[in-house]
Amino acid sequence: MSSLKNIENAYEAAQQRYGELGVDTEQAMEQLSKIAISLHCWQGDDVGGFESSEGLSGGGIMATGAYPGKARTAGELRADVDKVMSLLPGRHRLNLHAIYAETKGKVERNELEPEHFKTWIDWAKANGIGMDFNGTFFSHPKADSGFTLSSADEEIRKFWVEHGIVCRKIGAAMGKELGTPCVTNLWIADGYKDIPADRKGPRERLKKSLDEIFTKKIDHSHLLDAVESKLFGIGSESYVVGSHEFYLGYAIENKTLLCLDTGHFHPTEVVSDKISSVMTFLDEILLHVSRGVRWDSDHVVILSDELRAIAQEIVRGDYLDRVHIGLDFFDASINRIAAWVIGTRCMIKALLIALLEPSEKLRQMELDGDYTGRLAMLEELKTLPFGAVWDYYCTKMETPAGESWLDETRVYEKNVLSKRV
Ligand code: RNT
Ligand code: ZN
Repeated sequence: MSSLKNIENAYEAAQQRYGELGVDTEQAMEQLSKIAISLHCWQGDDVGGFESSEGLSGGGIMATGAYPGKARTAGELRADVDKVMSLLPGRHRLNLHAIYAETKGKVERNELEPEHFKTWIDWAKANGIGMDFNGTFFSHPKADSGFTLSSADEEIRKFWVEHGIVCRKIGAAMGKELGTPCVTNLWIADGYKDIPADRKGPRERLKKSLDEIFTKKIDHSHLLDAVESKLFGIGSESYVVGSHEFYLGYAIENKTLLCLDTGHFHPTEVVSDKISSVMTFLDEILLHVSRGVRWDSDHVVILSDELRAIAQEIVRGDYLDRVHIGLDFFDASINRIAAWVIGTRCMIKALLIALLEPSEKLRQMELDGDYTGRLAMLEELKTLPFGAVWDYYCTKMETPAGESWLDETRVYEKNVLSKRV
């Protein structure tokens, strides 16, 4: 690991270099420290939850791999999240799914209450972090038909509407208790493997169900509703009820947030280009930052061009207060704590790089028609010493700089994860 002195020296040189371009590194770090990333709890146990020992089933999402040490209880998961958070600079949030409820005995999904999340809320409060929430409309016998909120079976549809309603109540309780609005997201897997005869019916029923779920107006300082679209899934290759167009329309008409998952579009389509489009018509959005490899595979997020482009769009558009950044990946083939840390640190790094951009200069070149200068500058920026600023930022925030977080993760693996058999 680099010594503190080395980190400081490198930072000073970087500060000067950025200064030459009119970029204030101190201000960038200050802004960065205010951004909370919403960490998805489901990286810790392969989207299993604690309802039963069976784990993920249905819904067409899949965690692959059998790396040892996944969290088996809510207590273990909280300990893992604590570890992850200690390796991330800044203060972040936790994003929980309904299947992570802590109930004494079986409680049906349509009967969940805020009290079933009391330990989570108390934990978040003690750590001074906010929480976000999700209904779980999969991994359940009543979702086995492949249809939930858009089901033609009224009893099934009603059950899931009730689940949606209780989830909003839970989200609102979280937001109220923690003093920061809880973004409560809704994603359903409803769709057909093969060519449907009726694309319209399920969408009409989904709209009706959403209207029923969102009937009650809830204070936005406690709860922000979000709806998440998808293009296709395993078992819903030909038709997904909740498509992008469907939810974009719904979100605009009903003033909910739209959730854009980076794995939920055609592989050549990018979310970075969608942000400024949808933000023209919506107050706020939620991102599910993920990495699809050939399909919506939810690989660990890396510092890819697209991740950088997403961060640039958020910063350039001055959207930091209106874009909620959530993560959505799950990898069971490597150390799960490391997976979480790698993905989240990459997201934070991408934001730092974006904050270190001389955006005004670039914009001016563009307005002046100097596209040569724009391209030249964008390429030069790629090799500026943001790594030195990152290391310094981590040190300043009292978290490991460089790869030393991995050593800590290995110690945790040896002392904690490896004992979970
Ligand atoms: C699935 C969606 C959804 C889930 C989580 C667990 O394709 O992306 O957001 O990954 O709710
Ligand atoms: Zn998602």
